[in-house]
Amino acid sequence: MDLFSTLEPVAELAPGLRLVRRYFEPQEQERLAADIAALAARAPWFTPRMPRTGKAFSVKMTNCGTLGWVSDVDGYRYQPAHPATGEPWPPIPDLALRAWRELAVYALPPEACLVNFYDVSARMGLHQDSDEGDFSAPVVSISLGDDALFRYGGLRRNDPTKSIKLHSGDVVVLGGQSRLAFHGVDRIFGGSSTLLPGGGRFNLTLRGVTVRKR
Ligand code: MD3
Ligand code: FE
Repeated sequence: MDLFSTLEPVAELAPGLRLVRRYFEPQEQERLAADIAALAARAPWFTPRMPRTGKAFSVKMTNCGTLGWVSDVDGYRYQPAHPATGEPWPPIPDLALRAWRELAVYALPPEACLVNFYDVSARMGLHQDSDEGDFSAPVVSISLGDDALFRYGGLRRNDPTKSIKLHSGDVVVLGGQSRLAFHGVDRIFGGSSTLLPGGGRFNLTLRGVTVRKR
C-alpha cells in the first residue's frame, strides 16, 4: 500500500476509529499551543522511561487534568501529582475539553490529558493504551505542529497495520472496537508546520481513567 495515498479526509479509519481533519482552525491551534506552553511552565516536561530497563522514550511528556500518566523503572501508572514537583497537574485547556464534549460521545469529562512533545527525531513504538480502568471511555487525540506518520493495527501486536499522516489541528477519536488497537508514531515531518516556535509536534490524549458512575 502507498503510505502517502491517505491524505484526504477520512471519516472512519476502522470500526470506532474516527478522524476529524482540521477540527481546530489555525487561530484555535495557536491558542491551544500557547496553553500547552503555559502548562509546561507549571508542570515541566519530563522524559518517560521503560519499566524495568529504564530506557528513555524519545518523546518528552507532561500532563493536565486530575490524573497524569507517568512511566519510570517502577512501571506505568496514573497519579494526581507531577513526579518532580509534587504539585497537582494543571487543568485541561478549554479548547481540548470542547473537543471532548463535541466528539467523545461520552457522558463524563476526561480525567487525564497526556501531552507528548515530539522533536523531529522522536518516535513512539507500536503499543496499546491499556493502563486505564475504564475502556468504555474513548481516547481523544489532538495533533498540533509538524505532521506525523501515524500507524494503527488491530487488537494483536502482529495484526496488519495501516499508516496515515496526521496534520496540525486533526483530532482522532478512538472508541468502540478500536479503543485497544495497537498504534504508534513512525516519523515526524520536520518543517511541515510553523505553529510551534522551535518546530516539532504536540499530541494531547484525553482519557477517562477510573470507573465512574454514569
Ligand atoms: C489508536 N500518542 O500518548 S495519539 C499515546 O500521536 C499515543 O502522540 C500518539 O499513542 C501520538 O499513548 C498517538 C492517537 C491514538 C491514541 C490512542 C489510540 C491512537 C489510538 C488507541 C487505539 C487506537
Ligand atoms: Fe497510545
